[in-house]
Formats: sequence, structure tokens, C-alpha cells
Amino acid sequence: MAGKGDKPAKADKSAAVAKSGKGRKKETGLGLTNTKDGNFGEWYSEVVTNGEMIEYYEISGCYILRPWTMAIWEIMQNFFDPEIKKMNIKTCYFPLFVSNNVLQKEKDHIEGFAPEVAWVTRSGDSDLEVPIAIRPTSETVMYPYFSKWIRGHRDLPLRLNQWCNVVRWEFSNPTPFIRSREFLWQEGHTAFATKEEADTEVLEILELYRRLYEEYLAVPVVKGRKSELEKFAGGLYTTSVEAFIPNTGRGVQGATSHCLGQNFAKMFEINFEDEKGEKAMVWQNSWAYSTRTIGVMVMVHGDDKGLVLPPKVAAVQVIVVHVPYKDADVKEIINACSATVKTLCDAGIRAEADLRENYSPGWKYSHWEMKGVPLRIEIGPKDLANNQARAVRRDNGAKVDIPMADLVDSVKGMLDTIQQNMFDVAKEKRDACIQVTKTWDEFIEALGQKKLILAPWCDEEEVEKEVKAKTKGETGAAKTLCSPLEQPELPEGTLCFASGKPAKKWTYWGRSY
Ligand code: 87F
Repeated sequence: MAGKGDKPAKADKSAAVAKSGKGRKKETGLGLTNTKDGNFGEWYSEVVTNGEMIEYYEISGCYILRPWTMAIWEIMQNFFDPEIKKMNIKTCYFPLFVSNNVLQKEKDHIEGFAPEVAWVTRSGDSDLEVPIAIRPTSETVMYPYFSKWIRGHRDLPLRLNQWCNVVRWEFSNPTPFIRSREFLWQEGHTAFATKEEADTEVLEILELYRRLYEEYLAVPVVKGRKSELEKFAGGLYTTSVEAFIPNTGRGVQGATSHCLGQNFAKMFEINFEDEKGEKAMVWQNSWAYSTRTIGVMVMVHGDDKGLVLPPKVAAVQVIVVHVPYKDADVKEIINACSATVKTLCDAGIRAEADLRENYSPGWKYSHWEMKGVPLRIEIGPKDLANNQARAVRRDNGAKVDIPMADLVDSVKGMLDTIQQNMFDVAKEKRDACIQVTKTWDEFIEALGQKKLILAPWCDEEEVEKEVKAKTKGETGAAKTLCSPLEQPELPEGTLCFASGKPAKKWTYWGRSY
């Protein structure tokens, strides 16, 4: 997907071009020119633009998030935000800018990230006296105030979350949602008196991330723990949910929940007086999910007709299209469509009608398929006469006639079925890619076949580094994705696939985004 970010407004829908059988290009109003299996990178770029989620922007790595995207983001927010509020986590907002002073405070771990920090150096014609950084994450922005606000044990726990944008000036190939220079996320930052409380929260948040992926985006994920090499260097341990893209054979970190331990408490002097009147240091966590979630969903479910949106996150769950017929009463059909939309909306279903007269029904079918709307309802003269409607599923193309009498129940049932089916199909595909490998040769073979590898591992950093070095090729090195929290049985005497030493755990390996 090289140089994707450098293509402004690449896929102009009105002039979309489709390849015919002989590889010649023909003009069509709609449709993708690339297939998911044929050229995944180009396919993805076309899907997010033609599906009206993304518009390419003139600054590489930055993308316009269109309403079709933001509706999904808001629905996810409407799930996640109340859940963390139930946990007594409060909303806050800290400034976008960080002073050099504060940013450098956590020098040790910022070092590796430094090249990605963007700076403001000028206002108008004059240079700033001291440049200020744009937040790449907010530890250094927030923790000086944690230090100020936390005095005694009664000030704990302190549990904050903010919804914001962050900037990381990435240099490797930008990809909409998956790797962009500015992105939206929530970042949670919490402080506790005890490690036990922090540990509990890490897993509670991780479970919310799993639910976000599995219940909303219909994307199966593995909950796991990161290796020492892959964890957030500033923290104690990192957990994550990991997704997998079968077409590219790459893992993708879906969201992370870190226990920071007391590292930042030391650096920022976040101390409190405990119940015995003694000075103690807080235990901290931080956790985030970003707009990357949406990219993972598009990659997993999209097909050669475009986006396929899970009903629970789709801005429009049902699109109603009228199918006029020469001598039929068009007005009557249109009225039936409007009535259908009203009935569905009154029942809490997100439905819209496309009653435009300057587009054919066929064009509309393609258009809404491209946009991934889960269910299409067609109403023509025959349906009207029979007091029924034709429903067509986006996920599998299945068509059924539903009696108008039980429209709401049928549609609700179908949307639930689509949601479940999308998850089941995605899980089946993901599971079919999982390969258990016990030797190096098996590992290399599986890697070549784009598998998601599950292997017994000695859990030694040096061994992971070696595996990385040995697999470094054009498509990137293999690394650990996570060690699943739910560990399969590891029989006595099982050896590490890479080092031959006794294995300590099962770990997922693969190339990744
Ligand atoms: C890029 C530039 C500067 C990642 C960076 O995961 C600093 C960083 O600290 C950096 N990229 N990180 C790690 C972020 C850790 C942590 N922050 C809060 C999270 C969850 C939310």
C-alpha cells in the first residue's frame, strides 16, 4: 500500500472506471476497479473513498472523516462512554500542546518515539521563543496535575478519560484509519492506591474493548498480553485485543490497556499519604482505542461490492428503494416507502428511503451496497398489491419477501441475524488461518502461507529479536502479537519453536500492521 497517503481524491466516483474481462477499462457510474483478493491495498483505498467514509486530503497521512465514518465513531462512543462512567471514570479535557520541558521529563521512553513528535515553531512571521509539541499521547500533559491533585488516600482512585485527537508524524506507509498522522481516540488515565485495583481495571477495560470489536464491529479478537519487547516501554505490562486480516495475513493491534506500575509516579512524583499516614506512590493505568477500530472493521468485512457494515454500527441500517414500473402508480409506491421508513424509525430502526427519481433502482442498489447498508427493502407494484416488501441482505445477498404486517419484527430479526452472521463468518475465516506450529520449519512455512501462528515460546526477549531478524523481508518481520489470556494446555516438556528451550506459554505470532 505504498504511498497511499499521497493520493488526493484518488477515486472519483463519478468517473469510476471498471475493468472488463479483457482487462480493458470501461466507464461505469459505480463499482470498484480492484478486488479484495486481487490488490488488497488498492481495494481498501477504493472502498473507504467510494463508500464515502474517507476523503483523501492534501497533507499525506491525514484524512477527512466523513459523516458515514463519524456516525460509526459516535455509536461506538455511545456504547463505551456510559460503560466507563458506570466504573466512575470521569470525562476531562487537557490541552493539545505540550511544552518541551514536560515532554522531556519522561526522556527514557520518549526517546524511541521522538521522531514522531510534531512541533509548532512559529506564529505568523516570528519564531516562538520555545517550540511547543503537539500531543502524541497525554501522559506528560496530565501527570504533573495528577501529582498536584493527589495528596491523600481520599483523593484516590483518580480516574479520568478524554476524547480527543493526537498527532504522530509517522513515516511508514499511511493507511486510512489504520495508520494516520492525526487520529481520534479516547485515552483513559487512572491512579490507584493499590496494584490490585489497577490490575482489575486493566482487565475490565480490555473486556470493554473485546465487546466493542465483537459485539459492535462483529470482528473476532484475542485478548492477550504483550511480550516485553512489544509492550509500552514506559509501563509495567501491556494487554491488548488483537485482530487478524486474513487477506494480508497480518495481525493488527485493536486497542491497548496498560498497567503502568509506578514508573510514571516516580517520574512525576505522584505520591499520597496512605491510611497509616505514610507516604506512598500511586499505581497507574492508561488505555486507548482509536479510529483504527473502523479500519479493522472495513478490512475484515468489506467485499468486492464495497463496504459491509454491521447493523449495530451502521448509520443507516435499512435503505428503502422504490421500484417504479411503467404503468404503475408511482405516487402510491413512494407513499408506501415513506410509510415503511416511518414505521421502522418509530420502532427504533435507523431507516431511510432513497426516492431520487434521477437514478435507476439498479444504480441505487449498487450505491447502497457500496456504502455497506446491511438491509435493502425494495417496494414495487407487485409488492404493493401483495402487501409485502422484498428484503435483500448485504452480507450474503439473500432475498426474502416479508409481509408488511410483521415488518418491524422481521426487520429486527434480520438485522440481528446479519450482525451474528457477520461475526460468525469473520470468526470462521480467522480461525481457518490459525496454525499451531511447534518447530521452526513449520513456523516459516505457516508464515509464508499468511497464517496467524500459535506457537509454544520460551518468552525470552533475545529469542523474539532473533525471530524478527531472521524473518525480516520485504513484507516486514514476524513478531509476537500477544500471549492469549486464555492459554491452551501446555504439556510438560513442550519446547519453544524457536530456541528449543522449555516453552513457558502459547503465543500468537505473525506480521502485523
Ligand atoms: C509517539 C510519540 C511520542 C506511542 C508515541 O497506548 C510518544 C508516544 O508514548 C507514546 N506513540 N506512545 C505510547 C502510548 C502509550 C499509551 N498512552 C495512553 C497508550 C494508551 C493511551
